[in-house]
Amino acid sequence: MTTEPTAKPTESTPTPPLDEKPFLDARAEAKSRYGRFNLAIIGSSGVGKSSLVNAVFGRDWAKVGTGLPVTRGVQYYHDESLGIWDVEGFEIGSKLSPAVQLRGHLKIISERPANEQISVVWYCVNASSARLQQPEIDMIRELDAQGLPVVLVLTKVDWTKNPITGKRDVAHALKEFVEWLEQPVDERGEPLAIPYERVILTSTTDRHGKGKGHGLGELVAETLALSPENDQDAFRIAQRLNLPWKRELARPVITAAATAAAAAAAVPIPVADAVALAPIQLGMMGRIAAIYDLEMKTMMSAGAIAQLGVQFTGQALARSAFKFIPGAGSVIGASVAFALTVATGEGWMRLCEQVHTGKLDIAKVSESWGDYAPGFLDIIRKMTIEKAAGGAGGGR
Ligand SMILES: Nc1nc2c(ncn2[C@@H]2O[C@H](COP(=O)(O)OP(=O)(O)OP(=O)(O)O)[C@@H](O)[C@H]2O)c(=O)[nH]1
Ligand SMILES: [Mg+2]
Repeated sequence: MTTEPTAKPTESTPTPPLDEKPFLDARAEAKSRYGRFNLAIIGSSGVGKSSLVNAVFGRDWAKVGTGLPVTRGVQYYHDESLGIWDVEGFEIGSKLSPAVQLRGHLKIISERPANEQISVVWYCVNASSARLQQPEIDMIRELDAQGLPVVLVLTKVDWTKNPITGKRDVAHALKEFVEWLEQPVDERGEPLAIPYERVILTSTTDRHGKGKGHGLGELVAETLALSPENDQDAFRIAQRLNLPWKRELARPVITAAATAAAAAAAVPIPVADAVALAPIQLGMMGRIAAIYDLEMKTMMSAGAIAQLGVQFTGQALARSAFKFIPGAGSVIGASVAFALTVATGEGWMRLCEQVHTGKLDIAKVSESWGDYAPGFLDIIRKMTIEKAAGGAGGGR
């Protein structure tokens, strides 16, 4: 990768070095505003809790911070955007009543700081179980009594696929279990109250330990729906399965930055001073990086971030694009500033998606940016044509 600016050094006043601070500040500010999402995940050993967390949040459980043993049977794992309360489920042979034990755990958790409080609980049960045992029902009742919404997650579901119709199906015994869960009754046929919100069938792999799993999209949708309003953006950010949610968060950020850029160029600014828009655009990029939960600060050198800025504003633009377009003029007006910022934001958003989904190595971001950066020439050309046609040359 070259760090040389594309400009010829003799041409005009030197561009001041780009400051990456707006990027880092905006990212940090957005992170703290969105906050952390805390999920409690309860289930017996080996039921598949860690696998679920890895599949939904794209983090290796063991690497989500350090597992803080808060009390016996309770661990807290967290990073900036996600906190996981790993709570031991009912184990056959435990002495204390599981519900009483859980009440104690929940009390300890409730005394922890505000940014560690549980939003939603996944109560995990192996899908091959025939029904819930009384201690498990008592635990779900205890969670409900504490005002916590419970998703009953049936894990390790073994889906079969009909080779002709392609339809997926589950074992008959599991269907009966789900039917029982919908209208649970005890041994005497008396109705039982089990206050969970939804039951979701999941798997994180197929029976051969391969594949992406099933039911996870439904699990995140339900978790979002049950989360308190204030925690929903934090969940959208912490999870890694639903990309449209992230776009929904990013688009208003882009529009706001474009509007700010247009305002900054309301009195058209000389092309050579286009670098004045860089803080606005870098701030936008930092906010988007926060939405995709990308650890830019540690993964990229600050210099590389600044280099990104150089690539989309300032002299690179001033000297390469405008110079060659007849009639493009020597100033950037509101509409060009707006369009450039939108295109930059969309390009950055797509790049963040690629990193986020693991399709692009974060270490290579600065090399790859060229593939995502807006086609400046196209934007300027479009503006010029609009201007020539008497269209929206100066305003929006
Ligand atoms: N077939 C199948 N195996 C799974 C699935 N999910 C997890 N496993 C396997 O089940 C085993 C236990 O999974 P974990 O995710 O470690 O379970 P856990 O609940 O975190 O276990 P502990 O932390 O030991 O309590 C591992 O060998 C997984 O590979 C699934 O959906 N299908
Ligand atoms: Mg585990």
